[in-house]
Amino acid sequence: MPELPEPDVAREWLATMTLIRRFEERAGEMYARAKVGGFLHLSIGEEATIVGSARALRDSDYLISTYRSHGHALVRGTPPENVMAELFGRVDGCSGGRGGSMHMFDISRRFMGGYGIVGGNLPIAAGFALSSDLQGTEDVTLCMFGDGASNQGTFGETMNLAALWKLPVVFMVSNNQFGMGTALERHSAVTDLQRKGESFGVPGMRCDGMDVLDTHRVIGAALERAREERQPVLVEALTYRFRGHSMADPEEYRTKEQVAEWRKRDPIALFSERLVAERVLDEAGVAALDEAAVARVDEAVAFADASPFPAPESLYDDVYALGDQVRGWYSVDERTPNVHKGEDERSMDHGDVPGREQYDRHAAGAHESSDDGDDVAASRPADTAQGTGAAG
Ligand SMILES: Cc1ncc(C[n+]2csc(CCOP(=O)(O)OP(=O)(O)O)c2C)c(N)n1
Ligand SMILES: [Mg+2]
Repeated sequence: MPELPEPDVAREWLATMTLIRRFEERAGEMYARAKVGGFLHLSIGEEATIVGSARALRDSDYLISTYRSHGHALVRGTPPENVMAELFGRVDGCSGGRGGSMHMFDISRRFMGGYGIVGGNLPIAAGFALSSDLQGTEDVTLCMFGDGASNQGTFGETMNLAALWKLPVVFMVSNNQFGMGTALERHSAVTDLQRKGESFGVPGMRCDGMDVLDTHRVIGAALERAREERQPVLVEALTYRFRGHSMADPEEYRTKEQVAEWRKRDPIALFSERLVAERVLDEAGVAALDEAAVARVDEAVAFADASPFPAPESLYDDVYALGDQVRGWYSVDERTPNVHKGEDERSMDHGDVPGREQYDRHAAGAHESSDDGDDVAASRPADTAQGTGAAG
């Protein structure tokens, strides 16, 4: 059995897991009351995978996760007020109210986001690690994804390059045993997920994802290997989600008995019991910690409710990338070279943007022959063609 950390540290881990649990329970209620739009995926049951792993990171390391990422923002220190405001779509949300549940983001704490595309975060994680490598820092990236994501093409592509380029990245597959309503053994030929990176040169490890101590121990070892030896590692954390895939899940693919069985291994209850048994806390201490979490979530809800929605006229803010990094201004918008409704007020000065004149010529020619976006793309100067807006 892994040893406990210092008492203060152990209490903080329990407090953070409890905060995540209480936060998500309330988020579910707020969703049912239509305070939250879009999708809502909860990590209830998976808190040890979040806290055990993130607490093995240095502050300067990067964390990237999926659409199930409220807890990942909280564990990195994003205030619950700003996470709840994001769920509510308000200006004080950590993504300005524009991302919602699936797109938490907090660059100041190196939480590089939630991503809605299954497997989409893997190559991005490798990119962060490549950047750390090129800059010669000691930073490591921890990339979390689900068992279902391990079937995506991005998984193999990313493992290959991460191993080939010796990138400082740890991949953590939170195996909650389902990809939506499909059980692991029905969606993956290899169910021993820690081995799935081996043929690409990424060794595997496994931890008990219901045990915050074991998760911390194994992820800590993997991070050290990535940092010191520049060896990417894949860690499988065996866990279980107590709730449905999202709020709209009738859960016809598993039995109530199976859920009840896993609930006996509730990571928060088990860790509380251990702390009480080893006299780090008494029962009253555990209850006080829980009350504090509930009170903090109350404050987060009040804060989110009082925060305004983004102003309609800000709709186009942060949509286009403008500036020195963008070589051709047409990478901004390919419909026509003119500004569009909503952008008219912007004092965009395109005069100095390289390639503008060339673009005007090509765009005019393309519009004479056809309105088809593909023709515009084909007529773009090859050396500067990098448009992103009109992919068919
Ligand atoms: C590329 C892509 N395909 C399909 C979906 C729909 N989808 C959303 S979540 C999900 C299941 C992913 O399961 P897993 O990776 O195990 O993560 P979990 O939801 O269990 O945390 C699917 C198929 C998607 N978002 N993106
Ligand atoms: Mg899963």
